[in-house]
This record gives sequence, structure tokens and C-alpha cells, in this order.
Amino acid sequence: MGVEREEGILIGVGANLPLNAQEGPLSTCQKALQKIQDSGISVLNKSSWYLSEPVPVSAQPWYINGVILVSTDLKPNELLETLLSIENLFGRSVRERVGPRTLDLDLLSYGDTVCFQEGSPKLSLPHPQLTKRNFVIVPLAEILPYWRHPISGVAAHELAGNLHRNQKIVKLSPQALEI
Ligand code: PH2
Ligand code: MG
Ligand code: MG
Repeated sequence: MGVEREEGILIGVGANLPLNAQEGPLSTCQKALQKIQDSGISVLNKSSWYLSEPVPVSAQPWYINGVILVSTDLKPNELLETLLSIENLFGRSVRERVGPRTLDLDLLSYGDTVCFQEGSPKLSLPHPQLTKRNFVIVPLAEILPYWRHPISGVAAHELAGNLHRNQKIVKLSPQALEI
């Protein structure tokens, strides 16, 4: 029997500031997915949206977070550039590293690629914080439970079975999604 394994290109989506008076972070995340598709990147699967406590705990609004599985011919650096340009469309400006933001698109993993690229933009694959954040682990395990970390080999469902304390996360109900 083969070992179950799921691979792919994974993107983390997050937001915790409204775009304007009419559009909150959930709307921004949904629109960002549309923009990703419009740039020729296929969204193969997407997690539910979650509300998550800021990590590290800090005085800023809770985040909307989700994870998507995509397919693209873009190389990791090209994909990263595309994600940064979409962040900029939604008013993303450079602020503190873990400060609030209108949209954050993080390249979490790109197949089996392992890299540590310094410079601008910086790119480390898989994302060094991936296993430290419930707001990535929980949505990832929802869509790809058998995904395995390219370095440690630990599966998403195993990470989800051993979540970090003090990083609250709740799935938004389908009702909440209709707002
Ligand atoms: N992003 C951060 C810092 N902290 N916390 C949560 N809950 N969700 C995020 O997306 C997030 C964060 C920096 O990218
Ligand atoms: Mg981030
Ligand atoms: Mg980011």
C-alpha cells in the first residue's frame, strides 16, 4: 500500500483591517481569491474562512485567515511577485512585520521545494512559520490532511492534532460567510 501524500502549491490568505468603510477583511480575502484566479493562477481548493487571534497576541483586530491550493506554471519567485502585486492592489503597505494589514498573501509551500533566499523579496520555502501558526495549520489540514512538510515529513493532520496553546481560531459559519 502506498503512503498517502498530498503535494501542491499552498498560499496563506490573511487580513485584519477593513479596506474601506464598506468592505471588511472577509470581503478583501474573497476578492483576493478572485484576483489570484484573474492572474491565471488556478485555485484548485480553498479552506473555510477562519477568525484567528493575532499571533503573537497583540492589540490588533482578530484576523480572517484561510489557505488555498493552487496550480500555476509560475516559478516560486514569479508567484511571489504576483502575490505581492495583488497585496498592493488591496492597499498593502510595508509596516511592522507582524502588524495589522488589509491583505497578506503568503507563499507557504511550493511542492517539495526547499529554499532560503535572502534579499528582496525574501523567500523561504516552506514558509518558516508554517508549523508555528494554528491559523495556517487548521485550514491546511482541512483541505489537505495528508500534505507532508517537505523537510520534517510531518503530515498536516498530525500538526492539527497538536495545536499551539493560546492561538485561538474559530471557523466562520456558512451563515457568517454570507454577510
Ligand atoms: N499574520 C501575521 C502576524 N500575525 N496572526 C493571525 N492570527 N493571522 C495572521 O494572518 C497573522 C497573524 C503576519 O503576517
Ligand atoms: Mg503573513
Ligand atoms: Mg506576508
